[in-house]
Amino acid sequence: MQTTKRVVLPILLCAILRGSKMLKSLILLWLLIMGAPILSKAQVTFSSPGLPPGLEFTGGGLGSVQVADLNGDGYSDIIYNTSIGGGITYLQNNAGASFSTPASNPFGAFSGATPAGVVITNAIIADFDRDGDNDIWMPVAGVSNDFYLRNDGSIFVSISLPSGMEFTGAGAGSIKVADINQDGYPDIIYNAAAAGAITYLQNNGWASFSTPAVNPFSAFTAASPAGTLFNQSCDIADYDGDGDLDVWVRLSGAGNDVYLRNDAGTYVSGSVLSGQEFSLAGTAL
Ligand SMILES: [Ca+2]
Ligand SMILES: [Ca+2]
Ligand SMILES: [Ca+2]
Ligand SMILES: [Ca+2]
Repeated sequence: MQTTKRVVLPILLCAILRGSKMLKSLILLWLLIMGAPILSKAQVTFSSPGLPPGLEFTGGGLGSVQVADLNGDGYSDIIYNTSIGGGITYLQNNAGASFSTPASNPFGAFSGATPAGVVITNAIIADFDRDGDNDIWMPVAGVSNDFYLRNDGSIFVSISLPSGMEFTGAGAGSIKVADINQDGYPDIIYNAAAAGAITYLQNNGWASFSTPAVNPFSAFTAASPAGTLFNQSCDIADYDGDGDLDVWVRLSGAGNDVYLRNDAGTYVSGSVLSGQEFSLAGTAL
C-alpha cells in the first residue's frame, strides 16, 4: 500500500500541476527517489548453518570435485575421485536435506577405478548431446584416451567420443566449453599454453566436432594475447549484454586482463569493461 502511494501520488500531482515545468521536474525527482526501493532487489543474506549430512569431503588432498545436477531433479549433486584413475564417488543431493550415494548408484561401474589419467578436476559437465541431461567429458592429454560418460537417465555409461572431440593437446585444464555459436550444443575452445593458439571445435549436432570454415577465433589460430589460458581464471559469459558470449581471462596485476569480445560472431581482442579488471597479485581463480 505504501509503495502504491509512493507511485500514484506524484503522478496525480503531476497531472494537476501539468502547467508548471519546474514543479513537474521536482515531482519527477521525488518519484525517482521514493520509487527507488521498488526497483532495487531484495537483500540476500548468507549464513553458515553447518553442512547437510553427507556433504563433508572426507577424501585426501584438496579433492577433485565437480558439482552439477546429474540426476536432473534440480538439486546440485557431487562427484569426486581422490587419485588419477581412481574410482568415482557420487553423492546425490537428497532435495537439499542430505547427500548420499543411492543404492542404485549411476556411477556403479566406475566406483572402483576409472581409465588411466582420468581426474575429476578436469571433467567438464554439460549436455553435450542436447538430450536434456548432463553428460561428463574428461579430457586427458594425448590421443585416444579421453573418457566420456553419457547420461542415460539412471546410469552413466562410457562411450566413444564423436569424431573430432578428443583432446589431443599437451597438458590439460586449458579447456572451456560453451555454446559459442548459440545453436544449443556446447562447443569447445582450448589452448595448450598461455598465449598459445586457440583451437575452436564446434559441436556439429553431436555428430562430430570440427573447426568451421568461418572460424570465430580465426584471429588467434597462431597465438592469443599474452597470458590467455582457458583455465579456472577464464570465464565465458555475455559481459556486455549484447546477446553473445565473450571471454574474460583474469591475470595477476593491473591492466593486463584478456578480453575477447564477440563481435557478431567473430572474436576480437578488446578492453575489459570499466571496473572488470582483476588487478590484484596472485592468481585469480
Ligand atoms: Ca540432482
Ligand atoms: Ca545429455
Ligand atoms: Ca554450439
Ligand atoms: Ca557479448
